[in-house]
Amino acid sequence: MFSEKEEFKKAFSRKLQAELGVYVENATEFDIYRALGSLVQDKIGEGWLQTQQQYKDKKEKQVYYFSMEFLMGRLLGNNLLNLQVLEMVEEGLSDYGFSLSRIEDQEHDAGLGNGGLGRLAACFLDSLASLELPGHGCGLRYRYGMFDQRFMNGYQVELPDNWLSDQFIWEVRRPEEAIEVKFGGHVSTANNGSGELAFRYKNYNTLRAVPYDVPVVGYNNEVVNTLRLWSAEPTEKDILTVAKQQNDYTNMLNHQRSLESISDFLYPDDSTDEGKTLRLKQEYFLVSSGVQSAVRQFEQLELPWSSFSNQVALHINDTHPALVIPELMRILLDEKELGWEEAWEVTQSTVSYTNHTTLSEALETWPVDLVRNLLPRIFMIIEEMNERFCQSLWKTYPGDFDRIASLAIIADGQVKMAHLSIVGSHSINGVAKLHTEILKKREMKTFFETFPNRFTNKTNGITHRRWLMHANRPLSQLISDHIGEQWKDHPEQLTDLLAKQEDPSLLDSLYDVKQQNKESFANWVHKETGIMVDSSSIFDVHIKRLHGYKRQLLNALHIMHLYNEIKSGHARNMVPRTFFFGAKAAPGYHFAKKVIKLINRISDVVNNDTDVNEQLNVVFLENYSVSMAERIIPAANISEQISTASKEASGTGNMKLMMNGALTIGTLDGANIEINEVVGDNNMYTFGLRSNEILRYYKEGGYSSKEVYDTDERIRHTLDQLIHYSPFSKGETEFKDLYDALLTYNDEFFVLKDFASYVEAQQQIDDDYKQTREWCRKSLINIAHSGKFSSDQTIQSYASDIWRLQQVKTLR
Ligand code: 26Y
Repeated sequence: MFSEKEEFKKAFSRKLQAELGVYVENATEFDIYRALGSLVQDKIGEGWLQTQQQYKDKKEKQVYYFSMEFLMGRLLGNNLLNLQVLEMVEEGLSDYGFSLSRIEDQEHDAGLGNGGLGRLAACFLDSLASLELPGHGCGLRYRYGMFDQRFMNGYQVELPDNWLSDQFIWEVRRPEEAIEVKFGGHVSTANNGSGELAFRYKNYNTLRAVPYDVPVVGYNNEVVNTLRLWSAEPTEKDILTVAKQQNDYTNMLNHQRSLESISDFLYPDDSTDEGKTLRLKQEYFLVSSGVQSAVRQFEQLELPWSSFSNQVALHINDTHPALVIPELMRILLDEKELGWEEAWEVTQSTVSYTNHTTLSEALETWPVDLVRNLLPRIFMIIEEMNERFCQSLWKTYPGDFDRIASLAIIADGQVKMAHLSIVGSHSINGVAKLHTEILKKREMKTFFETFPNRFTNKTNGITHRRWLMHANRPLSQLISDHIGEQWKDHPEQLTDLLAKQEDPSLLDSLYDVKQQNKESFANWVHKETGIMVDSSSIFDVHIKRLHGYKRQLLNALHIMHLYNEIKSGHARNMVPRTFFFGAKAAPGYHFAKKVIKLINRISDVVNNDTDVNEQLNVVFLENYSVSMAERIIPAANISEQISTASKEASGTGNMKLMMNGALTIGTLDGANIEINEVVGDNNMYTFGLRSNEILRYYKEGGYSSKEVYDTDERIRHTLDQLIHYSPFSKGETEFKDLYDALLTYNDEFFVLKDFASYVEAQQQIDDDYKQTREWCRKSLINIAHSGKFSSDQTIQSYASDIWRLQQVKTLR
């Protein structure tokens, strides 16, 4: 294909001419992007075919990672990096007068996810391919991804994200692999002649699931796995049936639209389960297409069903694809005619489940009537599972009605998806040590007592290829200059940097690299927002979904407090600080939207007040996304990880920021605890209540936010500014809801309770930042320990403990 620059340039200009009909001299940046993408896709193609052939020939066990979300971001840069041609292509394009990074900016993010859970899935795919493991993603090809966020007058407004309008160059439509998915109708039972019941499914609607395959390129290894995204289309048969019933063209088009609408858009909620019918349809559509397709591949091997779980692992990313369990049962029972016990054994030994949250409002349940009407056969199977499970519990705990009721899959007219997932799988894992402990000791305690061996911890990770090697090339270069290149394949070797923590030239260069990143980020911010930020100020970064428990409000109140201090002449000799926010709020989440409005107001006040704006600036970046994160993170000095302890299952932004040399200010929550374990108290700023304290308050009460308000003058003043006349309220009642959440409703997330210790930790940061050399050492120590949080480590552990996958070694 191309392996050196001149060859690349020739192939590239040929591509431009043949596919787009333009000469390099006349090409736009978008032309360049498309031609380059197409050339790269050609290069990927060969490895892709070979990899799949090899998996088949060698009968490798394969894992299918089922997820309603894959937050992939852009693929061009990452593919070039993993193919090891990034620099060559960059030089080649530069010869033609183009900058690769500008060409990369032509790509629309594939934003098929809300946040952490979706991005984790994307990092996992990168690690699977890079570790030469046979693993594929199975998701939905939403026509509209995560909404496009705009601020109008400081309020969030959501616009559709029409990401496919410019064509998604990486996908390959595979109509020949389409699958039929059935909904509605009813099931009748009949004796099959040999004394057994047979189930006949009638009057259903059929949908056509068409896969679009996206290659997932491994790092420097020829492996190309697949992310398979399913799209809903009507079937010809279905259209004909409708035509026979009523020959009305408009009705027909409406019917067609309603079928296609199943894969229309991503639900923009990441913590509130609304139980919408369309969402359940989406879930079943994903599950049925994916499981049928996995079964079809297995059947090509011509092996007995008893070896299914030796060949296939089905992993569910939270409960959203939990219907994998009854769907596989359905196929085995009704189509392959296995008996219940045999089918159950196969299913259970094949499926594994990751839990990502203990927030009760995020736990999925579906009304029984809805499931029964939409998926009658699936519902029967869930009922039977529940029946058998409850009977087995009865044997172990005779008479213990309470226990059995609390574990049942169906209870109070609802199907409990977490219960279904636990009962139907052989492995359940949390995503950080604390989270797994909370699952075992509290949220899923009775299940843990019933199935103690099924529960394990798998602390999340992030791919250092995207988040360090690609996002922060200056830092990568610096690291390699000092410890060689091996960390790229073995990120745990970043600890070699520890031996150099006293090397002044390394520390100085680290400072320079951060400064350089801050400057280029500042330029970008200026271009995008018109705001000029001072790159010698501390860049303090809070980027994640907007949620009460993530406590953007705590950060905001602290900024208001700093403003007050400066205005009243009480400010210490503080290092200038720029606070950056990036966050989307779920469209119906009123509180979160008010916090956005408040931060935008603070930004407006602070940035335009000449008394303070040399020391303080606030920038709320619009439309936070993966590609934006790749710009911010390398420039960050401070990483805000300030969730109410016990609430953040893991967090992964914390790992990305640490890897890029930011120091964490954080609560002892999620993976912050594990970061703290490796870097130590000297290299991280912890504050606030511990999870056991918070959990005790929730259980026993005893917290009064009003008391804190009454005793802390700083808090009283700041909160009063929300409702009384102040620069922030401008005399409006806008922020009354926030005030009420904190005082009238007793501050569910302990913002006021943690305020004082947060302020103290922030002051410590201010002091420490002045000791430049020492600060750089802390930063270096964070980078050095970040290899522990590479998703390669995480995936290695899933592969050996949960999926039992073998590495394929023979491709190179
Ligand atoms: C049911 C529906 C409303 C729903 C949709 C998406 C519920 C939850 C979600 C997404 C949850 C999520 O992103 N959780 C995050 O997962 C990350 C990866 O494990 C964790 O790092 C993070 O702490 C957790 O909040």
